Amino acid sequence: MSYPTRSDIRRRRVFRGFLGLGIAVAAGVAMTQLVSCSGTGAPAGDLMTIAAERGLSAEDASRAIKTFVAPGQHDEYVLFASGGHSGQILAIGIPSMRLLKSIAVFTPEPWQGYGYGAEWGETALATGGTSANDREPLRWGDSHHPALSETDGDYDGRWIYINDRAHGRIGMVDLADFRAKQVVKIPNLQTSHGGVFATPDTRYVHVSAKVPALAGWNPATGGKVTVDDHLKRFAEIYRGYSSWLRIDQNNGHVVLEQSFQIELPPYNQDLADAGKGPSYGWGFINSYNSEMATGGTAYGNPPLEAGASAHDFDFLHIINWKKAEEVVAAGRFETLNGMRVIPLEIAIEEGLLFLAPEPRSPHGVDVSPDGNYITVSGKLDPHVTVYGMDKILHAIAEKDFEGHDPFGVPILEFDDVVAGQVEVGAGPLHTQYDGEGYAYTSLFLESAVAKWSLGPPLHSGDEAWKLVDKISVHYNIGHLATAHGDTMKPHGRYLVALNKWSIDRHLNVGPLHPQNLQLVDLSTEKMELLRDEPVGVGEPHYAQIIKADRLKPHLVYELGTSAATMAHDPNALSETSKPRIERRDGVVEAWVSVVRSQYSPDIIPVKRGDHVILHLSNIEQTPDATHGFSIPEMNVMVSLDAGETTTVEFDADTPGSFSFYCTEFCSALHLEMQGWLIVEGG
Ligand code: RUQ
Ligand code: CUA
Repeated sequence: MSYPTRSDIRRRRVFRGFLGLGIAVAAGVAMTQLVSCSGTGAPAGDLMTIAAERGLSAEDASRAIKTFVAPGQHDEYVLFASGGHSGQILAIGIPSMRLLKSIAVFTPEPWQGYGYGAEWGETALATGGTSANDREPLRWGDSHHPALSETDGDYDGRWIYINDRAHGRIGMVDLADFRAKQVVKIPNLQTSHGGVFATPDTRYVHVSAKVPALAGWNPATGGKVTVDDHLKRFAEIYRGYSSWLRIDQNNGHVVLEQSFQIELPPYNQDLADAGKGPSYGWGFINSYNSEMATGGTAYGNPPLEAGASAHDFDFLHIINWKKAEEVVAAGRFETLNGMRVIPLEIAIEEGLLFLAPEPRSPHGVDVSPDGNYITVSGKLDPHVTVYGMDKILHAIAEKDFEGHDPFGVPILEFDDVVAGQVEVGAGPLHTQYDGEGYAYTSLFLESAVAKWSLGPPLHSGDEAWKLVDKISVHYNIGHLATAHGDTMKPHGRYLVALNKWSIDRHLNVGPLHPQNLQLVDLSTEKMELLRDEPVGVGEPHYAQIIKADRLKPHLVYELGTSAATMAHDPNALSETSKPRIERRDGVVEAWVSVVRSQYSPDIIPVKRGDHVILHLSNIEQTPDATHGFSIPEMNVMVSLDAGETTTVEFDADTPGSFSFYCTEFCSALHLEMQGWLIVEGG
């Protein structure tokens, strides 16, 4: 007689699980259908055996099928997640959760040749400025809140913006080629965290300050301050700014000259969202630390976390940007570090800034798809508080103020502007929506997502303002994203939880654990967890999900395209502009063709001390025929996609023979795709 082995026992146990669940699997995916469908692959019985052998339960098998994208098939949605400290944006397919691309924005990235010589990469990084005291160029950023461009209140697939939480910068990525085109330091901000959104027409991208900075802060010149000033004159010398960055509709670039800021009291203005529909023309920013706590435990102050949580209420900032635009046009602004700024007194006088009390230490603020509800979550309050835009407008018209803050900003009466409150659970942070009148709020402390119904006219079935479902996530969720969740036409369908901790969810790779993104199915009545996805490059902070068919990136560039300008590069090769080398005083300029599997010219002779300018043209039109161009000893590393022309410049200071090579495996003769830069002279 033979005894069952351990794996036999496990197999049987799992198999019993299958039978126990009656084979018909959760969420409408029936294994029986699989059983009856006789494809070319494994017969039905085999599928059961495979699942059993792999220790998968019926639910697991259902989840696998729901998220599996067959070889050669494409995902339905793309999640654009911030890459956190990697300074990048991650493009991840949904439902497979496969990483499609990491887009360099605030950090050099060799594969894309970003920051190692190509002019588009250098330009983007260089305009991003240097750190305070003009030290070396910034080489990192903390990419935080992506904002997809919108048309008519829906994602249009043109551009994506992302802020650098660390340095108060904004980056712009063109989704025509998934490359960063601009990194801009926003004047007067030292930092920015969550206050990023595009207006429904992408007229503006908004960024708020989070931590107030010394008024008129400039990283190059710094500011004059003492510890005593900081402790005693905080309210006087610090300011926050709500930044409205004007977007050029032709190329998506931020145009600082046409942008403006509104000076704000030195609370921490943080998360923000754009009004839409009835609230179009308005912006909403949460704040905390209305106490203006300064920290300084050694000076007898409470720690900041206690000092900033003393009041029962903080303030929702309600800003009429349409009016602000008119005020700026009328010349009622000051120029501060090159930025047009509406001073606080003028903002109050012109009636474009109001406050509404919000339960203490609020975090997220999220406008509903119809634009009437503004959901605010207070980290220290188990409720979400929902404000009605109709009520806000009415209260403003009636001048229904409960008073003014210490700076004279009118405060609306709490009871007059709140439309509903829902008890959702411990530590609510952020809210997303679907198209059926439901809202989904992340619960940081509870490690869960709460689904609740909005009030009329959105919600469809359940009673309004009611918790209807909850799902556990792993662990300590920060943001969450639903498909088209920030738009006026959300799809629902999928939700991604961006969790702060993963603890035991993945193989141990050392004490720094991967981040954990979780995909949740919203198409079933009960929310269902489909998949865990480890992310090992930084902390994805926030994400947006767009339908894949809204994206229309180029397959190849038109011949001679500069990625920096997205226009024809005057130095591109053509019938009349052949590969060649030209010399003039102290300068060698070469036009180089790049094609499988050679560079032409392949020997570039220069004299020691020459300034070298190389115009490189990839003259291929075959999809995916990317070549690299690297002169490792010169720290040059360029990626040239099919059709692309780019320029590299450097000084040939060291004599010698320097081999250059193609870094992308492009053909059978890829290894032969190389040449020499010969620097003559002793
Ligand atoms: S905000 S805590 Cu996007 Cu929740 Cu950073
Ligand atoms: Cu071109 Cu390898």
